Amino acid sequence: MSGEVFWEVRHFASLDSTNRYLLEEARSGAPEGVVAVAEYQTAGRGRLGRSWEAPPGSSLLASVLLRPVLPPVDLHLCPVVVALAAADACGTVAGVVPGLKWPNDLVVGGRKLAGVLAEADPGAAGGSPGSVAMVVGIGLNVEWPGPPEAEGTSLRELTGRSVDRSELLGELLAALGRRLPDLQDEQRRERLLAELVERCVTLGQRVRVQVATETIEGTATGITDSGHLQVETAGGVREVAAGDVVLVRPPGTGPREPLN
Ligand code: BT5
Repeated sequence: MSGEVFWEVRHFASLDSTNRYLLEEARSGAPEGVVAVAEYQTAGRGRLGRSWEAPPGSSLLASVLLRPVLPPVDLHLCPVVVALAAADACGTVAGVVPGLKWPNDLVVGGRKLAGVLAEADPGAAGGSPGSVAMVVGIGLNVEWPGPPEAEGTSLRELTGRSVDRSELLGELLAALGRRLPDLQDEQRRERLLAELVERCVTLGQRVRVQVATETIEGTATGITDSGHLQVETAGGVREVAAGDVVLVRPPGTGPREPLN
């Protein structure tokens, strides 16, 4: 990642997954800045083996290939810059400013507007020495709020109008181009982390986190330098690297927030 990124946008009517496609391209030496956009995905991927659903033409489904040279501890900031750029684009194009839900969702009023999935291949060919091929994909609900059980939302639902997906993509890439230099030096990365903390709606909330062997319950209090969520529990502060965070509300204060 050096200087200005040149975006090369490849459009597809249908793909299994824009992330899967771009990871394969990365392995064949595709340069940083290649973007895959699909009208429809037959096997859209979520995190932890889950799936991402969207009827044809209803969403912005896009992946970008980055080749950052970063200390491993900072790699988690790649999906963060994409999430922030997507939030910028929603503000510019639709007048909607989503919050970030740890680790990388865009949410409005507790409902999921978009999900981000980062997949890295440290062994992929190409890129400068020490770089990692990092594919960051985003599914952003434009016309359709997601499957009913997910209790998501869409830009149409939030604005009452249809939002132009190519304009949204253009603004997202422009914002990402402006934000990518933030990954390049330590001070800017610190500021980026501070922005994440400031905009993260999970912090200050009671949460329940399902990790591999146990359930952790407490108050989300911070995000560490390596992107882990800090949860203050009765037994002390715990750090969570991956897992499913559910917002817990005191009894009688309404439905559980949909956080996935
Ligand atoms: C994510 O996973 O939120 C990451 C989603 C990334 C999707 C993009 S689309 C372009 C690129 N190519 C891919 O193949 N993937 C990326 P996760 O946090 O695991 O959330 C998945 C869960 O969200 C599912 O289990 C459903 O409950 C829910 N879900 C599925 N589709 C949804 C939608 N359209 N809107 C809201 N929630 C949805």
